[in-house]
Amino acid sequence: MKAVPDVFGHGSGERSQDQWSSRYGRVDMKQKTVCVILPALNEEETIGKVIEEIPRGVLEEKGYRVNVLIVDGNSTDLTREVALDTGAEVIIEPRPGKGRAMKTAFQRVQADFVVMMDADYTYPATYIPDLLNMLQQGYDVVIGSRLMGRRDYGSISRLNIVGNRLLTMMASILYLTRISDLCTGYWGFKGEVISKLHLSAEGFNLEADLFAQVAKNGHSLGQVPIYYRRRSTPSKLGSIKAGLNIAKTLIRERFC
Ligand SMILES: Nc1nc2c(ncn2[C@@H]2O[C@H](COP(=O)(O)OP(=O)(O)O)[C@@H](O)[C@H]2O)c(=O)[nH]1
Ligand SMILES: [Mg+2]
Repeated sequence: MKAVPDVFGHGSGERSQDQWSSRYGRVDMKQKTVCVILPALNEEETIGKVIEEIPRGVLEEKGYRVNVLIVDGNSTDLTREVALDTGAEVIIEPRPGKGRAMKTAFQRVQADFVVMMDADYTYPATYIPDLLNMLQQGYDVVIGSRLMGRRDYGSISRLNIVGNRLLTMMASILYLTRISDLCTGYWGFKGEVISKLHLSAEGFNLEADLFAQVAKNGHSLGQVPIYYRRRSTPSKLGSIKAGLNIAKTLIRERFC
């Protein structure tokens, strides 16, 4: 495989400031930017479909400029190549863990709105306009909730549904903030919220850490019911260990 630099592609999150002249004088019309971040580790089979599904046409019609940023965990398959072929920007975070990957992505992203979702084609990208609508309505952060919505049969194991419900309940009680699906990987943020998230999570405790930061900062949290598809490739998540780590993160962030 050819040597790969740290940053690829184009489409930085730079803001656009289109200027329009009118008979009333010169008016600044700022297009809103949305950056869709996909953490990816060996997702060559699905990452292309995820990027293709992003409803660019709908978003552009609504006045958004869309960037796609892949944060690749040094995949050994063709994830990066497939992503680059779509015109997405790709960065590499070789240290393991979704949390680390997202922290790296958050450090470089500059956009009015940021959406995070998996690269495994389980979360339909078609909900991005709904998430953005809620952010435009005033919510600081919005989740795509699988438990408020519907799921493919077997897309979440019984053990994971029970574990997620318990962790979700624990999170809502500890932080006195309602959430219906703590472990969802589908999140939307107002751009200015990103720099206020002081994340320490390195792995699959990322979402618990995100929720803890959001609740502690007093950010408002909206929820959109979504459809969740079955993963066609193996998950990188080990249920029991990840569940304990999530519970530990909730307690540590609340009391320490
Ligand atoms: N960059 C990077 N991405 C990761 C890593 N581990 C998982 N991911 C990605 O994070 C997303 C969530 O992981 P996934 O295995 O789907 O977990 P699940 O949705 O909880 O079953 C997927 O897009 C993965 O490819 C990692 O170590 N580095
Ligand atoms: Mg997934």
